[in-house]
Amino acid sequence: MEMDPFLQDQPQPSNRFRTDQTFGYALERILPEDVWNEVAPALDELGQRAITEWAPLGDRAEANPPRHVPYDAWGRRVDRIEADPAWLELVRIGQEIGLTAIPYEDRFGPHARTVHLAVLDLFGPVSAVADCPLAMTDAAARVLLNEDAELAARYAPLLTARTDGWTSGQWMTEKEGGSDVGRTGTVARQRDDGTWTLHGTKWFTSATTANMSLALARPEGAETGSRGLSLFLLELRNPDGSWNGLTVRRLKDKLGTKAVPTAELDLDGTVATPVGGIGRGVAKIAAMLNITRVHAAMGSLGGIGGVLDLARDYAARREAYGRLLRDLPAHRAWMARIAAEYEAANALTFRAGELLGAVERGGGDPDLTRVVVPLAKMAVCRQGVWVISEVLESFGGAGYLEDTVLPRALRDAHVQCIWEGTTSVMALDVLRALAKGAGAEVFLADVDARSHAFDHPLLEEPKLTVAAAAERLKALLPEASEQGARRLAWGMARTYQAALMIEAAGWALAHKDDARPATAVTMFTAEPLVGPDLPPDEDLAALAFDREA
Ligand code: MFK
Repeated sequence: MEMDPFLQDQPQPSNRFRTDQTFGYALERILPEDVWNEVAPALDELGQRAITEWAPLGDRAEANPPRHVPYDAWGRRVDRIEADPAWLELVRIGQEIGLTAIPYEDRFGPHARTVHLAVLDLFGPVSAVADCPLAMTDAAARVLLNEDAELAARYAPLLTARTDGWTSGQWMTEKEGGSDVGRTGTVARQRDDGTWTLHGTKWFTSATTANMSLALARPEGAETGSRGLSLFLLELRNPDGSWNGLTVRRLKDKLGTKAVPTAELDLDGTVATPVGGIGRGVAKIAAMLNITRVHAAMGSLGGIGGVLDLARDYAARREAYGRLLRDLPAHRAWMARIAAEYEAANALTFRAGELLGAVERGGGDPDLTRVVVPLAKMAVCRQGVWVISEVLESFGGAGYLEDTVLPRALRDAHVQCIWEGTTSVMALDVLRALAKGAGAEVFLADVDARSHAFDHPLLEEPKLTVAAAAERLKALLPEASEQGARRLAWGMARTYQAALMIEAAGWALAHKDDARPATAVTMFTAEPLVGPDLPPDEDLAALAFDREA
């Protein structure tokens, strides 16, 4: 048989802790020296495990999606969820390496979230989205610690354990109310003995393999809308292993997150305990959302990091027009633009984590954190889809092939824009955050502080651009409206990203004599940071929705 004269080398993943300068610089810049020195060797080891141990497990889990077995062979209703053992093993590994523990351990103080996000950055992209149950578990622990000392004493040690830990779900979404949680139809009934049961349908319940869940429900007789909702904790199974008043309707057939069992569940007599008593359900679960939203941003950032790693290797192997891809000027310019967007996503995600970590330890700036978390979720998750889509294209047809794992990255990036609040929900949440406390002032002050953290001639032009964008935002903020929410939030996100990139670039110039991050911010700020004024609302409606010519 004649040998194929041309066989293309497969791009190889690397230990991103060693090769991804954007990732390493962010950590070295944010973490105090002693923490950095302590975690760097451990992250190096995890970076290696990611490509040698976890990625093959993720591939196996992805190839064998979970199954719902409604009945056993003898006709008994069992509602078994059969997830691939490799996926369950990834959840266990995630617990073992601290993805539900680090934020609650004292070792790194206010920097625990940053260390946690670094581990997540390495784990997420290869984990077949096993980070989903870990995100909810992490966040459930925080809600219990905030709201209910008794439940926290019982469950938080299980949720934050590194071995034999529990996982938690987060059940909000219903048919009647997706984003509009106030339309929740699930009812909570108090029994004669004072205990509660839940009755209704939860329409998207991620990771139905969880041990427990936090769920919103409306106590009978409570007012309509979101104000009438309470938060409940339930265990999915009774002590004898049977379901706690739950029936699995079916598993969802999704675009991505193929290894994650996402179910429609009927609740009928599900025994549950109010978290922190009855009332303020949405306000209580908000702490959960703020944590899972940072997880979502990191899921997107890790996704970009993973495919960019492959694209960089591919560009050094693949020849076209007599040169390696990396030596083709058009390809270089395009990949540099993509890398600049990755720098922006990295800066905002790690800033959100840094702020959240300080607030979780009782310090920091809660008003700034309240604004930055939805900005990070909104912007980085969307950037994830754009950037991963662009990176796929850089492989040509190979990027469209399932067995390169690249399409999976794009599919899994898409969900990040949807779950934990869509792009529009985040933009509206930014308006809500600005209306409370000193959100607007502290945000603009931080844009100013970050963009003036370092002086260097390469940063002068970007600084002027950021200052001009901040002036425009200042004018827009007082008249912030629902119609302009997305534009305002995007303007804020990109201006803040540019300010954070200036700081990161100044640090790299000062500490590493490296101008690459300065090139990134120069490219990023060459495009408008704040969008143009919008036409009147009726013109927008006509353009968006009128179907007749
Ligand atoms: C890798 C990542 C993995 C992630 C795993 C995900 C798997 C799970 C999948 C899901 O469960 S997806 C479900 C996600 N659903 C959402 O994200 C809901 C989206 N909708 C919203 O976020 C709405 O903004 C919201 C439901 C919160 C609006 O509700 P309301 O009741 O109309 O809002 P309102 O009245 O402004 O706020 C009620 C209270 O909550 C207020 O507190 P007070 O009563 O004390 O004044 C608000 O201040 C507070 N609040 C709302 N959002 C907050 C918040 N507090 C802090 N942070 C927030 N983000």
